[in-house]
Amino acid sequence: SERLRGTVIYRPVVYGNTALPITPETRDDAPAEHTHRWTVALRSAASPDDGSTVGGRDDISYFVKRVAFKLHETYPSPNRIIEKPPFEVTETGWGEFEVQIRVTFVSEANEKPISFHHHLKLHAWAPQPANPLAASPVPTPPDGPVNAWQYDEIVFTDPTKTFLDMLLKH
Ligand code: SLL
Repeated sequence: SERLRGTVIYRPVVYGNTALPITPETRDDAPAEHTHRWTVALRSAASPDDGSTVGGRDDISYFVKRVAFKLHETYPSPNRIIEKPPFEVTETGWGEFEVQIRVTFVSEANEKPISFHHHLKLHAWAPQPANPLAASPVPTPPDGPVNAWQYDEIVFTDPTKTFLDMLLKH
């Protein structure tokens, strides 16, 4: 449909990862050299009580058609394509790397895909002494859970009328 010149609308999202060290109890099928289980995801950042109650926090599927998570080439079939919510990939591994998150919009949007980049984080931040010269050796903290998320806003400029209606009706 026609584009609405001068109209700008955005949708808030978060993308990032959680990670947990693998323990003997949680290893399951993970290879011996894998140290962490992690989930990388793209989610809505809209709070559930702002009117977008349909489908809950993960439901960005009213404007997102698919999300492709491109993992490090050490993974089998590294381009993981997710076609419905939750838009996320859970894996195990040993190393941190850059994940490309490519977002394709519903066809009514007539928008090009956009990409986010997230540095997959496995290791919790360890506090460092203010003055390294004065420090006694820093005790290694237990490798705890990681939460590494970025907030962003997907901005649609001059949206099609059909797409604007879809966004506003949700
Ligand atoms: C590094 N630049 O060298 C990074 C690459 C890749 C991590 C990390 C794969 C596990 C598997 C995995 O954890 N890759 O082979 O299934 O630290």
